[in-house]
Amino acid sequence: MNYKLIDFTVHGDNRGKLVALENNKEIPFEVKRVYYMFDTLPNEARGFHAHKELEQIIIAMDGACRFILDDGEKREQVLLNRPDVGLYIGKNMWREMHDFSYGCKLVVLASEYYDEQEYIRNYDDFLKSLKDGK
Ligand code: T46
Repeated sequence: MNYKLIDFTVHGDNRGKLVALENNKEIPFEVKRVYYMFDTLPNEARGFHAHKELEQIIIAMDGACRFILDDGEKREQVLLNRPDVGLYIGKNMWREMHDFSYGCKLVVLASEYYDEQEYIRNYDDFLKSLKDGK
């Protein structure tokens, strides 16, 4: 499975906490794009796609959501609910996001600029792309 959870170093003192993320250090690629999600709803799922090349780190800055990750053979679930943990998702991974808590805020660091052509939004096409090796 081409994903992992990364524990970030927390710099904490009696003023609060701080996490620093740098390209090719805590983030295992060069960040080209940042986007975020807010005003999500518990009964509205998101995702349902894979990426051919994109790598991403997803951080729940506030609240929680449940990810389903699928490499075409296995399907696993990850609860993302800490601002000091990043979910790395590599290429060719189907992802779904479910059970957003009210007020959940996700920030995403991405290795590529936005390109809709790079999405695989149909699960059968995803399985076929894995089989065809593209
Ligand atoms: C992913 C998961 C975790 C843009 O115009 N630019 C962007 O950079 C992005 C990410 C989206 N959009 C537009 C495309 C759609 O019209 O924003 C709209 C919502 O995007 P989407 O339906 O793809 O959102 P999610 O939450 O299903 O998926 C997103 C990312 O697209 C995707 O790469 O891995 O979050």
